[in-house]
Amino acid sequence: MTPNQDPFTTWVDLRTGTLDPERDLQDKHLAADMPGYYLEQDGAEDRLVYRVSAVPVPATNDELASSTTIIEPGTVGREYHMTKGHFHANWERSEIYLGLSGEGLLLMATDDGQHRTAPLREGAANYIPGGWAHRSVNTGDEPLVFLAVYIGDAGYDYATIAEEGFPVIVVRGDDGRPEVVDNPRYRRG
Ligand code: PAN
Ligand code: ZN
Repeated sequence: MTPNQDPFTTWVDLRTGTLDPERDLQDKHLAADMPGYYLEQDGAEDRLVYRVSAVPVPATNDELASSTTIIEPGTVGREYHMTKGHFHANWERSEIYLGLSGEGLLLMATDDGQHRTAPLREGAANYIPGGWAHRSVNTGDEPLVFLAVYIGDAGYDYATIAEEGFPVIVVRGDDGRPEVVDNPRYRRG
């Protein structure tokens, strides 16, 4: 049997999430990439919210794809910077998020409204089973950096979360600490 790929190494800067070599960088800006994702987005200044640096592999279920995500610190209204969040297009595909630096939360939700919150910081290896939408939130003052490893043909379904939102949101409380509260705009599918 002849394998169809050669092994390769990627160097990961564990603090910044920078990859060497960088192969596929995607920047997500508030205005262009996340319209309507935050409750109090009107009038918020445009900015870079997060960056994804991917290690591309063929999109098959033989492969393991990976990426780092770097979420800048900040809030939009009272909500902390977060990723768009998605189900996998092949919704039963699972994933692992390994926290590398910074401080945040991983939100997970099913399409019937169950939800879970997990820590996302250095050393937290979170298993995201198939069928759970996932979004990460930077609740700290530094960039939140994590490594994701997922099945090559997982794909992305962004539309469901864009339309329905997550059951909960993460806001800066009056004491300056993060609070997970019900999302008043959540619409169950
Ligand atoms: C991650 C995410 C990454 C950015 O690699 O794609 O953190 O989040 P959004 O895709 O929701 O914008 C992953 O979960 N891949 O499957
Ligand atoms: Zn995913």
